[in-house]
Amino acid sequence: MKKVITYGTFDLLHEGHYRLLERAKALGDYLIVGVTSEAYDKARGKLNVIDSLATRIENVRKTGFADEIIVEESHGQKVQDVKKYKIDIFTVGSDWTGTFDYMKDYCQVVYLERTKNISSTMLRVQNKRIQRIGIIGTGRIAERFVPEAKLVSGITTQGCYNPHVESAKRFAERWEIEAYEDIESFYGAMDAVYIASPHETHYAYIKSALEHGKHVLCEKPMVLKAAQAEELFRYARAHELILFEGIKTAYCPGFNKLLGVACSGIIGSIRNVEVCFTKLENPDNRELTDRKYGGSLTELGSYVMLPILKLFGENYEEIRFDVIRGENGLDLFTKISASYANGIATATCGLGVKSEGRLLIAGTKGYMIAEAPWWKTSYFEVHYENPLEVEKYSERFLGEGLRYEISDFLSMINGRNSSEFKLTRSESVALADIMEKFLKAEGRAEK
Ligand code: C2G
Repeated sequence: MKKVITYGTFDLLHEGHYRLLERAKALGDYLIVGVTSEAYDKARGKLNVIDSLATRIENVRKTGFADEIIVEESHGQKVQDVKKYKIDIFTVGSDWTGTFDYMKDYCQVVYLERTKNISSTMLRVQNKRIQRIGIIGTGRIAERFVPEAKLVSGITTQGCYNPHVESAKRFAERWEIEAYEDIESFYGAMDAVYIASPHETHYAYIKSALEHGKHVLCEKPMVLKAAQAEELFRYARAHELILFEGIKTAYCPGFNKLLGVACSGIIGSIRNVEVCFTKLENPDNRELTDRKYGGSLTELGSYVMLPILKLFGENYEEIRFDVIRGENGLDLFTKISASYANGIATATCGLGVKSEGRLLIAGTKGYMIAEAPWWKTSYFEVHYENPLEVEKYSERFLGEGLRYEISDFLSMINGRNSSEFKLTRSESVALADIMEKFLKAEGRAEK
């Protein structure tokens, strides 16, 4: 008798899961399915699992393919199970290709092709919404999205679009999703879109996605003009759509903990915020060659201005930009100074000058410090007058951290607004306004 084993969360059981189980069963005579426990999903960083373990087991049972169902409780259990149940074949979807090659020492390993398109009919049968998301723009940023979205339950990356069809096809092949050549059929297959195209194309893509009734998660900087941000938010709200600016720091748990502590009064009244983020960029990349929209501020300004807007608000009295420019006129290093009625702030960003990336928040009773990479906050300290008195805080930050914003975006689509405060619409407008002021000061504003 040939024994097969497979594992999964099987949350909101859908067509992809069903087809996987069907083919897994066909590989042998007896199929064991390991369903992940809640604690294990938490440990491996899977977010937003909706169904309880009991429901997920019941849904797998109802498919009729499993001869036996077990619970997967920890990392490392797979090898033990293979030995314990005398398994011949371990199988899992091809989105995991390579990951489980280590199992080849114990049994045969088969990666079954992932189901690319989850049809809306199947979703209706389940009577639960799984959001189908499509990616616009298939460059470097988009590469990080697919593996992170896979760790958010209730959302499936369905396809991608890029006017450069070859780039879209390469991307789609790599991630086993569908490449769409025509934007209308792309929109037709999606509930939501993730925009990861060059900055200056965001506005037009957001507008057309909203006009097609799609929710939008857009990479920072969402747009480069305050009026455009206002117009798009107004349209989204009027049509009950979510428009969400993807600044990953705003949604990561550590950064939110840091803001909470900063505002708790333990460092007194906050008077100064100094923040820096530099990333030496390849001089041939778009960031340092696009003379109109490139440079350090459009690239990194959203990150460095975020803690300042969160802690001091949007009503600065004055804002100033000091810039070191490269030969082509683009800002290699930019310092933004903002003054407020009760505080001062400096935000530094750079693509061609390296500095120490840190976030420092100074108050009347003490200060807080988060070292690089503070924009993926996992650790920070609180200091006081007595240098020996230091409080240390840490928080988990998993992978690239995009899963947190994806999970919050999904919650908002599903009608839960409890994450809205993490980056408000008016903060997004204020960020667009800063980009606009800067481009104007640099003589790069659009006519
Ligand atoms: N799957 C698929 N097509 C999809 C979605 C999922 O073939 N469109 C497959 C996955 O590759 C996996 C199974 O369905 O083999 C279950 O998927 P999930 O519930 O998302 O579980 P996963 O996180 O992939 O867990 O220890 C757990 C395992 O590592 C897999």
